[in-house]
Amino acid sequence: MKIVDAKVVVTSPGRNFVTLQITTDDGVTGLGDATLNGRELAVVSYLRDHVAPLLMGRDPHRIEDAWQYLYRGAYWRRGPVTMAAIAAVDVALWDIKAKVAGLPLYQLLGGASRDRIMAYGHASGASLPEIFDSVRAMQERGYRSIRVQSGVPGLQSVYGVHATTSADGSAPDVLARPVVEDWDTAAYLRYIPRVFEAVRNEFGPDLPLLHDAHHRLSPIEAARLGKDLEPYDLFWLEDCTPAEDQEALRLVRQHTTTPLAIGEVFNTVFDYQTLVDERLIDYVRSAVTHFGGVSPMKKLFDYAGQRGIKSAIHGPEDISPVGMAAALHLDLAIHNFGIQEYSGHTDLTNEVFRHAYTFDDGYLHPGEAPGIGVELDEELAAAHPYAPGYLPVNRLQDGSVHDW
Ligand code: GCO
Ligand code: MG
Repeated sequence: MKIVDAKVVVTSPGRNFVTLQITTDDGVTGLGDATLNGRELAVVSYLRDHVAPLLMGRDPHRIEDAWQYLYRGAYWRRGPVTMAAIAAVDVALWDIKAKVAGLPLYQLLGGASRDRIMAYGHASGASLPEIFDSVRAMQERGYRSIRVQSGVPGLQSVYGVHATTSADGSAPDVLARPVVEDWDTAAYLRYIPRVFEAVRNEFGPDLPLLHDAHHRLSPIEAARLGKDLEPYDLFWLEDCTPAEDQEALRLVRQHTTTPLAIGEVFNTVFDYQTLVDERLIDYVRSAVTHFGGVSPMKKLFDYAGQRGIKSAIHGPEDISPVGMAAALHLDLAIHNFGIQEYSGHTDLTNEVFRHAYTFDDGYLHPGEAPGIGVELDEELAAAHPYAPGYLPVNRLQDGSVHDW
């Protein structure tokens, strides 16, 4: 079997998605997600100009060899653009292998370790009544675990609260220039524990609650927040400090028993070494799409599992249904599964990427279709061309740029 085509498809059914479609001489196709929110075309060029030509004529079954060839062979390693491109190849090749075997991918990863996959969704609001309504709306959609993001009095816009995404996932976050948001860490630290106190009182002790600090705190600020949130029994505090600094989590860990999750912007296992070896975190959060694919994610989970650390694959709307499907096959197969983020996609996106995976009663399942179980409607994809889109940037009250 040989690879005869590797095509990059960019489509924007509300937001941009980059998909690699590999075809073999037997006419089998495989899909991989290469979407890097706000920097999409850099990955398109990497794939089209530098990777696709190298794939022609290769045996699609040699997945590990293709991965090492693209990773080591480039000399320039790591980084989100490179690793998103390699991920797309890796997932497309797994898709092909599983289709040829006539099995859903999870069967090739060891088979199911569980019957269903616990998902969490996003609730948010500018005020407490809005947050309560949003949590209730998520519960009505079936979610049993909920991330809560809140506006902060005095701030115009805060990550996760209406500016860029809507609670039902329907608002496109496609913007020609980055929106500028504002930030005040002291105001946030004073206010957030009150939000979780109120949400706990309203919804009782059983509902798993999560919160994302989106890399905005210093270690001592994060330590204080973790401590202040302890009475409200969070499932986790996510991305509390800037992700480049693994050592920062040491200080946070010394001060709080609030579980910690990090990793959505990581792209190799090296970003986790201190965190895993010293058990500084409880959940690894990488996306299949940004971490080089299914092959390195499986290795990451096996490594993290040795320290009792669980999985929590990144799954916002900017991971396409292709990336989501790949995540779900891993979730079902690995032993140390923790939780899966699932924002869902718009109806139009789900038409462009028809998928076998399902979300029912708060639980996901990848389905039984051979491969990863996603089909791309190329005609519909072409009807929704690329539109420039950026994530927001963040400025402090004095005008200086802060982590977003
Ligand atoms: C999450 C993430 C996302 C990111 C987004 C950036 O926890 O889901 O923080 O919301 O901000 O993926 O493109
Ligand atoms: Mg996050």
